[in-house]
Amino acid sequence: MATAGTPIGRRIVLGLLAAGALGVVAGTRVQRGLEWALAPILRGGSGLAGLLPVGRFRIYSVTGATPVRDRVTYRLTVDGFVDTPLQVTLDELEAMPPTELVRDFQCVTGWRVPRVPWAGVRLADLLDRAGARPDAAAVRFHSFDGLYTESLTMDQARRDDVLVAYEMEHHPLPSVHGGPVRLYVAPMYGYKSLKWLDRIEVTEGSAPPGYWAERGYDQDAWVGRSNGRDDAAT
Ligand SMILES: Nc1nc2c(c(=O)[nH]1)N[C@H]1C(S)=C(S)[C@@H](COP(=O)(O)O)O[C@H]1N2
Ligand SMILES: [Mo]
Repeated sequence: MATAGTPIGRRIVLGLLAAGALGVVAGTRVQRGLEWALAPILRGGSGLAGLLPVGRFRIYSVTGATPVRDRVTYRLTVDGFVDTPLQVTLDELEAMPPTELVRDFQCVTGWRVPRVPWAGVRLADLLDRAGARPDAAAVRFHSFDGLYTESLTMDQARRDDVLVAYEMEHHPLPSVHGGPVRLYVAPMYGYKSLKWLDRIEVTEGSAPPGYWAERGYDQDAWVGRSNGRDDAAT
């Protein structure tokens, strides 16, 4: 029951500040949401390794940790709507025909790393090896960080420029970048390239939206023509 002259209580001030902050986030481009959510990580508040730019990249982890799995015990599962569920070791992945790509890596928040060399196997090859059913609609990706997920339609997943990557810049993929194995979706913003990949689940129907899609970003994250961007118009 505040009356004229009563000092505004701390709780109310904090409430106003919180409302202001929400207004800022809701009122600006959706990308602010991601920067805002990641800010504690980028500032190093959580004390994890890789808060700062590492090499040419920034390191993102929504769990505030760098999950580590060593190359010997690592297994990648491919299951779901397939004829032959698989569990492959890193050696087995590396024995498959490799694909190399050199592409810019672009985060939806605006930073871009030009000409990054990647190596890995085509996701399509793994899907074939597991006998993904021809009528499967989508592919869902799981991370051993226990939280982050992503998904692609089957048409997207079968593109030549979508890799299950184990090398970056000619080195084994380091843990901070999602090693030993991450997804690399070259034509889309960085958030589609799920780090610490340990399970590829083929789904009969459409897959649930990924981590950032659930938080307002586009599920189809084409660089230059998603998330309110239209490079052709600029
Ligand atoms: N598991 C997991 N994968 C993730 C993320 C994450 O937080 N957790 N961040 C995504 C985002 S928004 C970007 S831009 C890239 C960043 O890759 P980097 O950390 O190797 O630079 O990873 C993507 N994959
Ligand atoms: Mo990102």
